[in-house]
Amino acid sequence: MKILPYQPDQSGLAYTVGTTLDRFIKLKQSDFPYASGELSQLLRDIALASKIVNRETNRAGLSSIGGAFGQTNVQGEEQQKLDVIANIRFMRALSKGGEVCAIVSEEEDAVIDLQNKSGKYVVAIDPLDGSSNIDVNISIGTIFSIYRRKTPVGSPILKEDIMQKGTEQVAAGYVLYGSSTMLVYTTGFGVNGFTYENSLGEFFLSHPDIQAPKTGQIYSVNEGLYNDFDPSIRSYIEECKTRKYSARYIGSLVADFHRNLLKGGIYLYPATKKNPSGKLRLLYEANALAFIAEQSGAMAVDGKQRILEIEPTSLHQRTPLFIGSEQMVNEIQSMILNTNGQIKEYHH
Ligand code: AHM
Ligand code: MG
Repeated sequence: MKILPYQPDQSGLAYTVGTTLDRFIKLKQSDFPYASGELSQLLRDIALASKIVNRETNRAGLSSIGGAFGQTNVQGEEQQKLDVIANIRFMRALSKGGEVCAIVSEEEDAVIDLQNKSGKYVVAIDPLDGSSNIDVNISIGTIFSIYRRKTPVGSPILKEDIMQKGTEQVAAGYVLYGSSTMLVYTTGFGVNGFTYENSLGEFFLSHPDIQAPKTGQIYSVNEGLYNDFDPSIRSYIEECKTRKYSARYIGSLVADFHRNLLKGGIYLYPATKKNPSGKLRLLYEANALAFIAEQSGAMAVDGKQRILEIEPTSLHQRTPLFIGSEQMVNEIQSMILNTNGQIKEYHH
Protein backbone atom coordinates (compact mmCIF):
# COMPACT_ATOMS: atom_id res chain seq x y z
CA MET A 1 0.00 0.00 0.00
CA LYS A 2 1.39 3.37 -1.00
CA ILE A 3 0.90 6.30 1.36
CA LEU A 4 1.66 9.79 0.08
CA PRO A 5 2.04 12.85 2.30
CA TYR A 6 -0.44 15.65 1.59
CA GLN A 7 1.27 18.40 -0.40
CA PRO A 8 0.09 21.73 0.95
CA ASP A 9 0.01 24.86 -1.15
CA GLN A 10 3.58 25.96 -1.89
CA SER A 11 2.93 29.67 -2.30
CA GLY A 12 3.92 30.43 1.27
CA LEU A 13 0.80 32.57 1.65
CA ALA A 14 -1.71 31.76 4.35
CA TYR A 15 -4.42 32.39 1.78
CA THR A 16 -4.73 31.71 -1.94
CA VAL A 17 -7.36 31.95 -4.62
CA GLY A 18 -10.27 29.87 -3.40
CA THR A 19 -9.95 30.85 0.26
CA THR A 20 -13.38 31.62 1.68
CA LEU A 21 -14.14 35.20 2.70
CA ASP A 22 -14.67 34.13 6.32
CA ARG A 23 -11.28 32.48 6.51
CA PHE A 24 -9.61 35.38 4.74
CA ILE A 25 -11.11 37.89 7.18
CA LYS A 26 -9.94 35.75 10.08
CA LEU A 27 -6.42 35.47 8.68
CA LYS A 28 -6.30 39.22 8.16
CA GLN A 29 -7.50 40.08 11.63
CA SER A 30 -3.92 40.41 12.82
CA ASP A 31 -3.66 43.55 10.65
CA PHE A 32 -5.72 45.21 13.40
CA PRO A 33 -4.31 44.33 16.79
CA TYR A 34 -6.57 47.00 18.37
CA ALA A 35 -9.75 45.74 16.75
CA SER A 36 -10.25 42.58 18.83
CA GLY A 37 -12.43 40.96 16.21
CA GLU A 38 -15.28 43.47 15.92
CA LEU A 39 -14.24 44.80 12.55
CA SER A 40 -13.95 41.24 11.26
CA GLN A 41 -17.42 40.46 12.55
CA LEU A 42 -18.76 43.64 10.97
CA LEU A 43 -17.36 42.65 7.59
CA ARG A 44 -18.99 39.24 7.99
CA ASP A 45 -22.32 40.91 8.82
CA ILE A 46 -22.10 42.97 5.65
CA ALA A 47 -21.23 39.88 3.62
CA LEU A 48 -24.23 38.03 5.05
CA ALA A 49 -26.63 40.89 4.27
CA SER A 50 -25.22 41.09 0.76
CA LYS A 51 -25.99 37.40 0.23
CA ILE A 52 -29.60 38.07 1.18
CA VAL A 53 -29.77 41.10 -1.11
CA ASN A 54 -28.19 38.98 -3.84
CA ARG A 55 -31.02 36.49 -3.44
CA GLU A 56 -33.62 39.25 -3.61
CA THR A 57 -31.89 40.72 -6.65
CA ASN A 58 -31.96 37.40 -8.45
CA ARG A 59 -35.69 37.10 -8.03
CA ALA A 60 -36.39 40.80 -8.68
CA GLY A 61 -38.25 40.02 -11.89
CA LEU A 62 -40.53 37.70 -9.95
CA SER A 63 -41.38 40.18 -7.24
CA SER A 64 -44.39 41.63 -9.01
CA ILE A 65 -45.93 38.16 -9.12
CA GLY A 66 -44.56 37.24 -5.70
CA GLY A 67 -48.04 37.23 -4.21
CA ALA A 68 -49.12 34.67 -6.77
CA PHE A 69 -46.37 32.40 -5.48
CA GLY A 70 -47.60 32.85 -1.93
CA GLN A 71 -44.40 34.65 -0.98
CA THR A 72 -46.03 37.46 0.94
CA ASN A 73 -44.41 37.95 4.31
CA VAL A 74 -45.92 39.75 7.27
CA GLN A 75 -44.45 43.10 6.35
CA GLY A 76 -45.54 42.66 2.75
CA GLU A 77 -41.95 43.50 1.85
CA GLU A 78 -42.08 42.09 -1.64
CA GLN A 79 -44.28 45.03 -2.49
CA GLN A 80 -41.41 47.34 -1.82
CA LYS A 81 -38.76 48.43 -4.20
CA LEU A 82 -35.54 46.51 -4.09
CA ASP A 83 -33.51 49.46 -2.85
CA VAL A 84 -35.82 49.82 0.15
CA ILE A 85 -35.60 46.08 0.80
CA ALA A 86 -31.81 46.21 0.60
CA ASN A 87 -31.81 49.04 3.11
CA ILE A 88 -33.88 46.98 5.51
CA ARG A 89 -31.57 43.97 5.12
CA PHE A 90 -28.39 45.93 5.79
CA MET A 91 -29.95 47.85 8.69
CA ARG A 92 -31.01 44.60 10.31
CA ALA A 93 -27.64 42.93 9.85
CA LEU A 94 -25.74 45.92 11.17
CA SER A 95 -28.00 46.52 14.14
CA LYS A 96 -28.01 42.86 15.20
CA GLY A 97 -24.25 42.47 14.96
CA GLY A 98 -23.58 44.92 17.80
CA GLU A 99 -20.37 46.41 16.39
CA VAL A 100 -22.01 49.47 14.83
CA CYS A 101 -23.37 52.49 16.71
CA ALA A 102 -24.70 54.58 13.81
CA ILE A 103 -25.58 54.26 10.15
CA VAL A 104 -25.74 56.79 7.34
CA SER A 105 -27.75 55.43 4.43
CA GLU A 106 -28.80 56.80 1.08
CA GLU A 107 -32.29 55.61 1.97
CA GLU A 108 -32.54 57.50 5.27
CA ASP A 109 -32.78 61.28 5.71
CA ALA A 110 -31.17 61.25 9.14
CA VAL A 111 -28.36 59.38 10.85
CA ILE A 112 -29.75 56.19 12.36
CA ASP A 113 -28.61 55.77 15.95
CA LEU A 114 -28.67 52.04 16.64
CA GLN A 115 -28.69 52.69 20.40
CA ASN A 116 -25.94 50.17 20.65
CA LYS A 117 -23.89 50.93 23.73
CA SER A 118 -20.87 48.90 22.68
CA GLY A 119 -20.69 49.85 19.00
CA LYS A 120 -17.32 51.26 17.98
CA TYR A 121 -18.06 51.71 14.31
CA VAL A 122 -20.04 54.02 12.05
CA VAL A 123 -21.17 52.70 8.66
CA ALA A 124 -22.09 54.82 5.64
CA ILE A 125 -23.90 52.77 3.02
CA ASP A 126 -25.68 52.96 -0.28
CA PRO A 127 -27.61 49.69 0.05
CA LEU A 128 -28.49 49.44 -3.63
CA ASP A 129 -26.81 51.77 -6.07
CA GLY A 130 -27.80 52.10 -9.70
CA SER A 131 -31.51 52.29 -8.96
CA SER A 132 -32.47 53.06 -12.55
CA ASN A 133 -31.10 49.63 -13.51
CA ILE A 134 -33.03 47.58 -10.97
CA ASP A 135 -36.10 47.00 -13.09
CA VAL A 136 -34.22 46.17 -16.27
CA ASN A 137 -31.97 43.35 -15.11
CA ILE A 138 -28.70 45.25 -15.32
CA SER A 139 -25.86 45.17 -12.77
CA ILE A 140 -26.39 47.06 -9.53
CA GLY A 141 -24.32 47.32 -6.37
CA THR A 142 -23.92 48.03 -2.68
CA ILE A 143 -21.29 50.51 -1.49
CA PHE A 144 -20.08 50.80 2.12
CA SER A 145 -17.61 52.75 4.25
CA ILE A 146 -16.62 51.91 7.81
CA TYR A 147 -15.28 54.45 10.32
CA ARG A 148 -14.34 54.22 13.98
CA ARG A 149 -16.39 56.60 16.06
CA LYS A 150 -14.41 59.52 17.48
CA THR A 151 -16.26 59.98 20.76
CA PRO A 152 -16.16 57.36 23.54
CA VAL A 153 -18.09 54.13 23.05
CA GLY A 154 -21.49 54.32 24.73
CA SER A 155 -21.75 58.13 24.69
CA PRO A 156 -24.27 59.98 22.48
CA ILE A 157 -23.45 60.05 18.77
CA LEU A 158 -22.01 63.41 17.74
CA LYS A 159 -21.42 65.12 14.42
CA GLU A 160 -17.69 64.39 14.61
CA ASP A 161 -18.44 60.65 14.65
CA ILE A 162 -20.34 60.94 11.40
CA MET A 163 -18.70 63.75 9.43
CA GLN A 164 -15.33 62.14 8.98
CA LYS A 165 -13.06 62.59 6.00
CA GLY A 166 -12.54 59.62 3.70
CA THR A 167 -8.97 59.33 4.92
CA GLU A 168 -10.41 58.14 8.26
CA GLN A 169 -12.05 55.05 6.79
CA VAL A 170 -10.91 51.80 8.40
CA ALA A 171 -12.52 49.69 5.70
CA ALA A 172 -14.60 50.13 2.58
CA GLY A 173 -16.02 47.96 -0.10
CA TYR A 174 -18.67 47.23 -2.63
CA VAL A 175 -20.78 44.32 -3.75
CA LEU A 176 -21.51 43.99 -7.44
CA TYR A 177 -24.64 42.06 -8.34
CA GLY A 178 -23.68 41.31 -11.91
CA SER A 179 -23.11 38.35 -14.20
CA SER A 180 -21.62 36.96 -11.03
CA THR A 181 -21.83 38.54 -7.60
CA MET A 182 -18.61 39.91 -6.18
CA LEU A 183 -17.54 41.54 -2.95
CA VAL A 184 -14.45 43.75 -3.16
CA TYR A 185 -13.04 45.41 -0.06
CA THR A 186 -10.05 47.03 1.54
CA THR A 187 -8.96 47.59 5.11
CA GLY A 188 -6.07 49.76 4.00
CA PHE A 189 -3.78 46.83 3.18
CA GLY A 190 -4.53 46.39 -0.52
CA VAL A 191 -7.73 45.39 -2.27
CA ASN A 192 -9.15 41.88 -2.55
CA GLY A 193 -12.09 40.59 -4.55
CA PHE A 194 -14.32 37.61 -3.75
CA THR A 195 -16.77 35.87 -6.06
CA TYR A 196 -19.98 34.39 -4.76
CA GLU A 197 -20.66 30.71 -5.34
CA ASN A 198 -24.42 30.41 -5.32
CA SER A 199 -24.79 26.72 -4.63
CA LEU A 200 -22.37 26.84 -1.67
CA GLY A 201 -23.54 30.23 -0.41
CA GLU A 202 -19.95 31.40 0.03
CA PHE A 203 -17.71 34.16 -1.24
CA PHE A 204 -14.33 32.82 -2.43
CA LEU A 205 -11.17 34.83 -3.00
CA SER A 206 -10.94 35.23 -6.78
CA HIS A 207 -9.06 38.52 -7.23
CA PRO A 208 -6.24 38.75 -4.68
CA ASP A 209 -4.36 42.03 -4.31
CA ILE A 210 -6.03 43.92 -7.16
CA GLN A 211 -3.69 46.34 -8.91
CA ALA A 212 -5.39 48.87 -11.17
CA PRO A 213 -3.68 49.45 -14.53
CA LYS A 214 -1.84 52.78 -14.54
CA THR A 215 -3.71 53.86 -17.66
CA GLY A 216 -6.48 52.55 -19.85
CA GLN A 217 -8.58 53.05 -22.94
CA ILE A 218 -12.09 53.26 -21.53
CA TYR A 219 -13.99 56.37 -20.51
CA SER A 220 -17.29 56.17 -18.66
CA VAL A 221 -19.52 59.22 -18.56
CA ASN A 222 -23.14 60.15 -19.22
CA GLU A 223 -22.35 61.86 -22.49
CA GLY A 224 -25.96 62.97 -22.89
CA LEU A 225 -25.05 65.71 -20.42
CA TYR A 226 -22.08 66.83 -22.55
CA ASN A 227 -23.44 70.32 -23.22
CA ASP A 228 -23.73 70.92 -19.49
CA PHE A 229 -20.12 70.08 -18.75
CA ASP A 230 -17.34 72.57 -18.15
CA PRO A 231 -15.21 73.22 -21.29
CA SER A 232 -12.25 71.44 -19.69
CA ILE A 233 -14.31 68.26 -19.27
CA ARG A 234 -15.57 68.52 -22.83
CA SER A 235 -11.99 68.87 -24.04
CA TYR A 236 -11.02 65.73 -22.16
CA ILE A 237 -13.91 63.79 -23.70
CA GLU A 238 -12.91 65.05 -27.17
CA GLU A 239 -9.37 63.86 -26.48
CA CYS A 240 -10.70 60.42 -25.52
CA LYS A 241 -12.48 60.28 -28.88
CA THR A 242 -9.41 61.43 -30.79
CA ARG A 243 -7.53 58.58 -29.16
CA LYS A 244 -10.38 56.24 -30.07
CA TYR A 245 -10.96 55.13 -26.52
CA SER A 246 -14.00 52.97 -25.86
CA ALA A 247 -17.04 54.64 -24.33
CA ARG A 248 -18.60 52.34 -21.71
CA TYR A 249 -21.31 53.56 -19.37
CA ILE A 250 -23.72 51.26 -17.61
CA GLY A 251 -25.23 53.84 -15.27
CA SER A 252 -24.35 51.77 -12.20
CA LEU A 253 -21.36 53.32 -10.53
CA VAL A 254 -20.19 50.06 -8.96
CA ALA A 255 -20.26 48.22 -12.28
CA ASP A 256 -18.56 51.01 -14.23
CA PHE A 257 -15.95 51.43 -11.49
CA HIS A 258 -15.30 47.68 -11.21
CA ARG A 259 -14.73 47.27 -14.94
CA ASN A 260 -12.35 50.21 -15.07
CA LEU A 261 -10.52 49.00 -11.96
CA LEU A 262 -9.74 45.68 -13.64
CA LYS A 263 -9.28 46.82 -17.24
CA GLY A 264 -8.01 50.38 -16.86
CA GLY A 265 -10.19 53.39 -17.50
CA ILE A 266 -11.80 56.46 -16.02
CA TYR A 267 -15.29 57.17 -14.66
CA LEU A 268 -16.43 60.80 -14.67
CA TYR A 269 -19.44 62.44 -13.08
CA PRO A 270 -18.72 66.16 -13.26
CA ALA A 271 -20.83 69.10 -12.18
CA THR A 272 -23.82 69.75 -14.43
CA LYS A 273 -26.42 72.52 -14.59
CA LYS A 274 -28.90 70.27 -12.79
CA ASN A 275 -26.34 69.08 -10.24
CA PRO A 276 -23.77 71.86 -9.76
CA SER A 277 -21.87 69.71 -7.24
CA GLY A 278 -22.09 66.58 -9.33
CA LYS A 279 -24.59 63.80 -8.64
CA LEU A 280 -22.76 61.29 -6.49
CA ARG A 281 -22.75 61.33 -2.72
CA LEU A 282 -19.53 61.83 -0.82
CA LEU A 283 -20.21 59.81 2.33
CA TYR A 284 -21.56 56.57 0.93
CA GLU A 285 -20.57 56.50 -2.74
CA ALA A 286 -17.43 58.47 -3.55
CA ASN A 287 -15.37 57.91 -0.38
CA ALA A 288 -15.57 54.12 -0.37
CA LEU A 289 -14.62 53.81 -4.02
CA ALA A 290 -11.88 56.42 -3.63
CA PHE A 291 -10.35 54.38 -0.78
CA ILE A 292 -10.43 51.24 -2.91
CA ALA A 293 -9.07 53.13 -5.92
CA GLU A 294 -6.10 54.48 -4.00
CA GLN A 295 -5.40 51.13 -2.36
CA SER A 296 -5.20 49.53 -5.80
CA GLY A 297 -2.92 52.21 -7.26
CA ALA A 298 -5.69 54.20 -8.97
CA MET A 299 -6.88 57.73 -8.12
CA ALA A 300 -10.04 59.64 -7.21
CA VAL A 301 -10.44 63.43 -7.25
CA ASP A 302 -13.22 66.00 -7.41
CA GLY A 303 -11.26 68.09 -9.91
CA LYS A 304 -9.45 70.08 -7.25
CA GLN A 305 -8.44 67.64 -4.55
CA ARG A 306 -8.42 64.01 -3.47
CA ILE A 307 -11.92 62.80 -2.72
CA LEU A 308 -10.60 61.35 0.54
CA GLU A 309 -9.54 64.80 1.77
CA ILE A 310 -12.89 66.52 1.29
CA GLU A 311 -14.24 67.78 4.61
CA PRO A 312 -17.86 66.61 4.82
CA THR A 313 -20.38 69.26 5.77
CA SER A 314 -23.69 67.49 5.28
CA LEU A 315 -24.97 63.95 5.32
CA HIS A 316 -26.07 63.62 1.72
CA GLN A 317 -23.54 66.00 0.24
CA ARG A 318 -22.66 65.52 -3.42
CA THR A 319 -19.31 65.74 -5.12
CA PRO A 320 -18.01 65.71 -8.67
CA LEU A 321 -16.10 62.46 -9.18
CA PHE A 322 -13.21 61.56 -11.47
CA ILE A 323 -12.00 58.09 -10.58
CA GLY A 324 -9.91 55.42 -12.22
CA SER A 325 -6.47 54.79 -13.68
CA GLU A 326 -3.88 57.12 -12.21
CA GLN A 327 -2.63 58.58 -15.47
CA MET A 328 -6.11 59.29 -16.81
CA VAL A 329 -7.26 60.96 -13.60
CA ASN A 330 -4.08 63.04 -13.56
CA GLU A 331 -4.76 64.11 -17.15
CA ILE A 332 -8.29 65.29 -16.52
CA GLN A 333 -7.29 66.94 -13.26
CA SER A 334 -4.58 68.96 -14.99
CA MET A 335 -7.06 69.99 -17.70
CA ILE A 336 -9.53 71.15 -15.07
CA LEU A 337 -6.87 73.02 -13.14
CA ASN A 338 -5.79 74.76 -16.33
CA THR A 339 -8.40 77.47 -15.92
CA ASN A 340 -8.42 78.53 -19.56
CA GLY A 341 -9.78 75.12 -20.37
CA GLN A 342 -7.01 74.81 -22.91
CA ILE A 343 -5.77 71.39 -23.78
CA LYS A 344 -2.46 70.72 -22.15
CA GLU A 345 -0.10 68.41 -23.84
CA TYR A 346 0.03 65.11 -22.10
CA HIS A 347 1.77 61.86 -22.75
CA HIS A 348 1.08 58.17 -22.43
P1 AHM B 1 -28.52 56.30 -7.43
O1 AHM B 1 -27.84 56.27 -6.10
O2 AHM B 1 -29.83 57.04 -7.40
O3 AHM B 1 -28.64 54.95 -8.04
O4 AHM B 1 -27.60 57.21 -8.36
C1 AHM B 1 -26.27 56.87 -8.53
C2 AHM B 1 -26.07 56.37 -9.94
C3 AHM B 1 -24.72 55.76 -10.19
O5 AHM B 1 -24.71 54.40 -9.91
C4 AHM B 1 -24.55 56.00 -11.66
O6 AHM B 1 -23.22 55.98 -12.07
C5 AHM B 1 -25.19 57.33 -11.86
O7 AHM B 1 -26.13 57.49 -10.79
C6 AHM B 1 -25.91 57.44 -13.14
O8 AHM B 1 -26.48 58.70 -13.25
P2 AHM B 1 -27.06 59.24 -14.64
O9 AHM B 1 -28.29 58.45 -14.91
O10 AHM B 1 -27.31 60.70 -14.40
O11 AHM B 1 -26.00 59.00 -15.67
MG1 MG C 1 -26.54 55.55 -5.06
